[in-house]
Amino acid sequence: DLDTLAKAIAQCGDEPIHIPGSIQPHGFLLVLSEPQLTITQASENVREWLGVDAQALLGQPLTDLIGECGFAEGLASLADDDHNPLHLRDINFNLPGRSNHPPLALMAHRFKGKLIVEFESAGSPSAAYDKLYPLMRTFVVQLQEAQDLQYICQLAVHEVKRITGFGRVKAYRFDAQGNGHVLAEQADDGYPSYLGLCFPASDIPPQARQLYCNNLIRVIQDANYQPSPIVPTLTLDGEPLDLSFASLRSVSPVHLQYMRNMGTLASMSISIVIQGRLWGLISCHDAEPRQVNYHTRTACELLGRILSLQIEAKEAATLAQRKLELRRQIVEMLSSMADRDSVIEGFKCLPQVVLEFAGAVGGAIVSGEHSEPIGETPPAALLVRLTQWLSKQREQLVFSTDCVSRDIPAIPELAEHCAGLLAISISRLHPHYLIWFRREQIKTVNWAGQPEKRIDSQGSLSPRHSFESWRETVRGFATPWQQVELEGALELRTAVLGIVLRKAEEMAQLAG
Ligand code: BLA
Repeated sequence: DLDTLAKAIAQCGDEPIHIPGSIQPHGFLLVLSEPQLTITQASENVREWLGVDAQALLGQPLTDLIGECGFAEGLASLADDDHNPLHLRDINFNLPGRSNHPPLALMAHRFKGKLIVEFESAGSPSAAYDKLYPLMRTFVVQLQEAQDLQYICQLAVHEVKRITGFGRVKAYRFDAQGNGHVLAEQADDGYPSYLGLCFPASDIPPQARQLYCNNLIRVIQDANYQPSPIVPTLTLDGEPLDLSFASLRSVSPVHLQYMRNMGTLASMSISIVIQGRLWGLISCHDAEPRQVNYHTRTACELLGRILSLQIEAKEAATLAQRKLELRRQIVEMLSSMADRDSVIEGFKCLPQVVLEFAGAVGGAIVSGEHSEPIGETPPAALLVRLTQWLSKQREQLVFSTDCVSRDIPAIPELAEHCAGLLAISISRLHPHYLIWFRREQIKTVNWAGQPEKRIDSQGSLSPRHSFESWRETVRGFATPWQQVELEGALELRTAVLGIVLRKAEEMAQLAG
C-alpha cells in the first residue's frame, strides 16, 4: 500500500552515501595529514596496486614514496574545498614490492580539512588534446546555433557518446515531482531504448540529488566490483571519511543492483545544474565494464557546465518573453477598465486578452451573487458557491490549483466543468473575485517499469527488475499554473484594487 511505499522510499533517502567507508577498486586512495603529508588512511587495495599492506603505509610521508614529482609544490595552489583537484601524471611509487606497473595518475583534493589523494591508471595525455578539444569545439559551435531544448539535449547526448564511447547515452530532465523524463537518447544496436519514458523520482533519492548538485560527474566502471575498505575506518578526528568529492567513492549497493537489473555494468552521469537546482542528468550506460580516464571525465564535466549555461539562457529568454507578454496584457486590461465606468465593463470588452493572459478557456468576475462569465465556465450557481469557499480560505490573495477535485473537495461538481482554476480577490472588503478556468489535460505517462511493485518482504524498496514500459493515464489535471503567471495575477490584482479605489473616490467626489 501507499504507506509502506512512502516508508520504503524514505529509507532509501537515509543511506549516507557520502561516507561509504570504501572505494571502487579501479584505483586506490590515501588520506594525508598536513603539513608533513604523512599517510593517515589508505584503501585496502593498495596491496594489489603497490604490493604493500595499507597498515604498512600509515605514518609514512607520501613524498618519501613518490619522490620529487611536483606534488608538494602543487598542493600550495590547491584551495580548501576546491572541487578542482590537483592532477599529476606519471607517478611512480618507490616500493620494493612494486614492479612493472604502468605509471599512475594522481588526483588530490581537500574536503572538510582532509587531504584526499586518489590514484588510477594514467590515460594518454596527447589523446586529450588530439581528440577531446576538437570534439568540444564542435559541440560549443553547434550549441550556439541550437534553438530548442530538445535539439540542445540531442547535441549533448551525441557529443558525450562520441567522447566517451558509452553504448547508450541519454539526457533526462526532472519534473516538479522529481520524476525523470528522457528527452534525448543515442544508443548502439542491442540496447533497449528509453526515449520518452519517465523514471520515478524514487530511483534517485534526495541525498544523492544533493550530492550531484555539488559533484557534477560520477563514474561506475564495473557494477560487479568488490569495494575496498578504507583503513583505518575513521579519520584522525574519529569521524567517517567524507568522500563526496572523491571520484573513487564506493556507490550505494542498491544502485549497483539497479544497474545490474537494467543490464548495465558501467555508468557515468553528468549533472545539469541550473540555479543551484539539479535540473537533469546526462546518463551513460554500457553493457560491459568501461574505463573513463581523468581527461575524458574533465571534458565531460566541462561539457555539462556549458550545457547547463545554455539551457539556463534559453529558459531565461523564454521566461522574459512570457513576462513581457503578461505585462502587455495587464496594461491592456487596466486601460480598458480605467476608460470605462466599471471594472466589470472593462473586462467584458476584452474577453480575448483576459483569457490569453491566464492561458484559460473561461473566466468570470464574481461579486457576491452576481457573476459575469467569459468563455467556458461552471454555471452561475457553482460560481457563487466557489466564491463563498474562496472567501473562507486563509488570507490568500491568489488561489490556484491544477486539480479542483483534489484541492476543492467541498464542491465536487466543479470537476465536471473544469480541472484547474486561478482566482484573485479584487476587493479588500467584499467576496469579489476574478477567476480563470482551465480544462482537463488527459496525460499519459510512459513509465519505465511499474513504480509501486518494488516492496520486498522486509518492507524495503528494491530496485525494480523490469524496465518494460508501462502506460499510466492521469486524469483530472489541468496544465499547472506557472510561477510567472501567478506573479502576473498578483500584479494585476494590485492594479485593479488601485483602480477600484480611484473609481470609488471619483464617485464620492461626484456625490459630494
Ligand atoms: C543513484 N540512480 C542513481 C543514479 C542514477 C539513477 C542515474 C546516479 C548514479 C549513476 O551515475 O549511475 C537512476 N539511471 C537512473 C535513472 C535512469 C538511469 C532514473 O539511467 C534513467 C534514465 N535506487 C532505486 C531505489 C533506491 C535507489 C529503489 O531504484 C533506494 C532504495 C537508490 N539510486 C539510489 C542511490 C543512488 C542512486 C542510493 C546513489 C548512488 C551513489 O551515488 O552512491
